[in-house]
Amino acid sequence: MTTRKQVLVFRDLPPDQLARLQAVHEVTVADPRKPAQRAAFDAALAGAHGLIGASFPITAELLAHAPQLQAISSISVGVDNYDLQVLQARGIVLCHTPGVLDETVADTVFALILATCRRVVELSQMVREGRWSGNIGEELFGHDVHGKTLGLLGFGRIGQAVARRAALGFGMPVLYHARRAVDLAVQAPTLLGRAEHVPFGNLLARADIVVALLPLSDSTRGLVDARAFSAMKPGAIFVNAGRGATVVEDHLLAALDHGTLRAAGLDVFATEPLPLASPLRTHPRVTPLPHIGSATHGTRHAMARLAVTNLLQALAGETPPAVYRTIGA
Ligand code: 8YV
Repeated sequence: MTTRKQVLVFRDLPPDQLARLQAVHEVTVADPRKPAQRAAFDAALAGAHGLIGASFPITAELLAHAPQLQAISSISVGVDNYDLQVLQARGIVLCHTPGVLDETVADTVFALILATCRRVVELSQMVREGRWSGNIGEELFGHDVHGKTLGLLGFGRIGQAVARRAALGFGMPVLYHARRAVDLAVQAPTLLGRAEHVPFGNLLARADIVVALLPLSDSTRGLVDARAFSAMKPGAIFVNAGRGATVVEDHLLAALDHGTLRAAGLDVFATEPLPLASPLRTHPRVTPLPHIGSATHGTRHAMARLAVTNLLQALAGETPPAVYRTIGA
């Protein structure tokens, strides 16, 4: 029988997944974002062997108060909330949830593409507010999605799921920029001959719709800046469902107001929740979403399930199904 260890859950888990942890370990649930639970979080952190949660920065300072920590299981695919250097130096296992959210995030990307191009939110608002008084005029017409050229910044599993929808469902030529070209014949045979690996500038110059799906790292922070926006086609649509800080938000606003960017659909922001004072919140040509890329019942449950499996296996000294990094272990 394995020894019961101390597990700190720092974001709500579905009851069945919480029960899986409780069957094996001593579990404390404390959300550090809720002021009433912060003290309990800090107290549990001091003895925690395992952490599981998401959407809260696990910084070097915080890790210094977790001397027993052996594993962190993130209920996310992105790992930008974790101090990777400290984890590496201390041999703390980091797990994440790739693979189970790709199709759902790709659906969200398409929701944003369609909403921005066809002005769905704005026109629906017009109906709700009783401003639909006749045939809408040309000034409210949208732009087609089908047949337009899609440019993907980032071409991992989620990017490929977006590309499949675009190429197979909407007849869109797909360009992508990634550090390395993907071997489509092996990894995405349905996209063979339908997706082209191109340099960053080439993609920006040719795409009608640019979608950023970039993880946040030193090399991607602020990558989509004024230069990138000015390299985009006049009338381009920009969608971001990766990480907010890969885009310079002031430059995005300038591109909307003084450049030629037509509209933006944003699921992610440099600061989340989006501050009330952010002009992106109310800009007439921005469709903002509250980071719902993976937020469906089925997918969030699958993420929680994988994250719990990851943590149980890591704490048992086994190799979890989705380790991000185990250096030092
Ligand atoms: C989640 C995400 O919204 O997986 C990620 O990296 O950004 C989203 O799927 C988030 O991490 C909360 O679980």
